Amino acid sequence: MYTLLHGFYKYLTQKDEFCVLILGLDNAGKTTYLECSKTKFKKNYKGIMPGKITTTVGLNIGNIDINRVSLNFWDLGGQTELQSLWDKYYAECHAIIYIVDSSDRERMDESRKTFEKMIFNENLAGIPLLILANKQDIPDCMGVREVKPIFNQNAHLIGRRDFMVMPISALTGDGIAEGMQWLVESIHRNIEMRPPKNAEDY
Ligand SMILES: Nc1nc2c(ncn2[C@@H]2O[C@H](COP(=O)(O)OP(=O)(O)O)[C@@H](O)[C@H]2O)c(=O)[nH]1
Ligand SMILES: [Mg+2]
Repeated sequence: MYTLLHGFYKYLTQKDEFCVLILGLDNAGKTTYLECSKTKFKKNYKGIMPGKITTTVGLNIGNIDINRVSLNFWDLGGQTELQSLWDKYYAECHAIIYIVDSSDRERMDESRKTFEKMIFNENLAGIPLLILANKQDIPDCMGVREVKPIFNQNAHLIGRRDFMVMPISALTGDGIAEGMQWLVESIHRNIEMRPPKNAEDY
């Protein structure tokens, strides 16, 4: 009886756990994005002031609960020497957020190439990809209309998975909620290929 009730209680309260990697070049705004998302979605969370965010060395982790879904975010450092660590996490993740600095035209091709190298990895086959064209608050930045065709050059590697390019500003928070909604829906669509981390507990 106890086990039965315990099981039922667990069913009612348990959240499906998913892991989302936040990748992109250094300075794209990954850490600012994660802080802003936590501020928006976590009650009582006081974010770090954007000016106080320092370069990420290693790993920066965050968790957000949305309805019955628990998202664990892994913000991995973007410097070239840290990029070699990214693929250690590919087999376990449920979605990728790739952040682009839309105001940095000079590094746009470097960003595309890094993206290409990332999705070439077979452990990411079929995994939903959300590209966030960040820093839309900066005048003269590249809009989604400009950013999207650049990353679409890799359409053959992107394939038939869920793929989206959205405009955001991690500084003002514009676009963050829309991106999060897309992410949760896409992770659910892909749930048979990548079941939640806690699925074996059911
Ligand atoms: N104007 C503007 N600056 C941003 C935005 N997002 C991040 N930044 C700035 O870009 C710099 C790098 O951000 P950070 O989050 O450390 O990038 P990371 O290296 O990808 O983690 C910082 O000076 C941020 O304040 C944005 O949406 N708009
Ligand atoms: Mg960082």
